Amino acid sequence: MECTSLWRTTAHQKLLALAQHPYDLTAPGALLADDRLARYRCSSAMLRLHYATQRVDDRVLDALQELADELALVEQFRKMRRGAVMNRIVGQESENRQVLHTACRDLFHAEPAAPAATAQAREQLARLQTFLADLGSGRLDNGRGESFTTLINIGIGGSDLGPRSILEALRSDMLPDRQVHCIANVDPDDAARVLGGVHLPTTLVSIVSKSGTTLETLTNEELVRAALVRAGLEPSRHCIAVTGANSPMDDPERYLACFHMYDSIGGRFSSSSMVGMVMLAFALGYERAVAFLRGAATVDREAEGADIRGNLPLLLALIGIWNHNYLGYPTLAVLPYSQALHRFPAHLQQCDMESNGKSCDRLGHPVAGPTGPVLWGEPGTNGQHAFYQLLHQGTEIVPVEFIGFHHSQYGVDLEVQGSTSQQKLLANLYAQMVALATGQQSANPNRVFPGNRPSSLLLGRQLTPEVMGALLAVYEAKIVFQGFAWNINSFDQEGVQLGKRLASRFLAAMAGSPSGVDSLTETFLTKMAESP
Ligand code: G6Q
Repeated sequence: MECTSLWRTTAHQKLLALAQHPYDLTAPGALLADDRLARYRCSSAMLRLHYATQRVDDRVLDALQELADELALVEQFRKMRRGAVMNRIVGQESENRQVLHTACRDLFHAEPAAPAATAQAREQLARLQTFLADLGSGRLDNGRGESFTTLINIGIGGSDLGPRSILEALRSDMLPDRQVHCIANVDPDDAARVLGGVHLPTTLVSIVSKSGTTLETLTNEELVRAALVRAGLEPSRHCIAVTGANSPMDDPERYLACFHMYDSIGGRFSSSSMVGMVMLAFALGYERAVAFLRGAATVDREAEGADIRGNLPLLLALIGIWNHNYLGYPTLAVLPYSQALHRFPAHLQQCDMESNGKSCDRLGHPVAGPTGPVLWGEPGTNGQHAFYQLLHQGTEIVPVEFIGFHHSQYGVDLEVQGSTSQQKLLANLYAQMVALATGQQSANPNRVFPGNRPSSLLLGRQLTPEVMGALLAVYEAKIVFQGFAWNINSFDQEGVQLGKRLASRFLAAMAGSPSGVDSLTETFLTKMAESP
């Protein structure tokens, strides 16, 4: 299939013209016109996207549909799910791999899209299920007759952010006798803080690294192993590995168990592989972790729909492109009105910016316009008391993707001053959408709110494991669709690799490497070592 970028389509010209006069959300009755609030929403099995507060109308949606069709976005997504080699730059040295994170959860259908990859995922899940059953039954204990109740996850980047944000989101579903902690940063205080709060004899340590070579992770592993030894414990009885098959960490002698992930699963897309599943299944129990996979699998199938008005992740991707490439807004805020999702923007920050922060297209040519936006976010209502001032009245227009749920997770609530906390949360969320869209006129220039600040809302009933899986898959598919539209390779990360290489150079110099240090490294080190 000949892939092209949005800048070379005929729909692009239409969208440029339409962007001269986008829908005016500040006009009287604009949000109620044409049954807009009912018409501009897109439902999937577990989430609904409300986008009446975006600066779109039917003409824009039709042009976005044309864009999706011209670029064969859905066809490319289907091919990705079926094992096409998508992680590559034509004619250049590149990772040259399939992209099959979706295969990890394609377990609920008689005919998976990529049968071999799903069979591998099933095999790993079966091993995990047995491992957890052995932990639960006491067949696998700490050698002193005590069960493991705590897990420390050591990993960084893709081996930390996604799983950690999901774990945080689902803490309300954790098994009552389980605790999970994470160590990511090579800052020794990260490990010290975690180690200070756990009972090591009943602690499992899961070291997660696809490559098995990441310096931060290997260093933290040694720190924790040393702590185990100091406590009189045998590390190989406590440490498990989640790593690429045949990586340097894939060593059954050194670990109580080794679980595998595969080349076709990128780090930032690995939450539904063993990278996320070991931690989540330990914390939530196997069945709830599988429910998380089911939610993601449902969205993966829905994302193959050709009609953008019925394909939630595709529509979210295209609205994002409308805001970024046509209305010219450089950043995107993801603001969950759910405290449980407090780490989700951090995960999306990686997943989106590492995937689509690219300047070279899949043919090795410079891109012709903006690719991935700067993504950031924090939970509401906290953010309202902080940076929302800029969202409402700043000179920079920031499109917002709100996320919310009708019901809280714990159901523990109280009516105070005539409303529950959950009602207050949703009232604030809806108010923000309306305020950003319609703005406010005032004779006092300091009280003028220009409005026309676009937002949309992903709304669910309640944040359960299944819904969390769906939410993750929505964003993963959105990122993939946008990468296809810009015709970039969303699946490599040369920017991360460069940093890793240069850090090794500095470390070698700090360790007094005899092999000679280049002058930039040497001078840099000398200058930085001078006291303030
Ligand atoms: C993710 C990136 C990067 C990676 C980390 C950890 O897509 O490649 O964030 O996940 O550098 O790598 P390892 O899992 O190999 O330790």
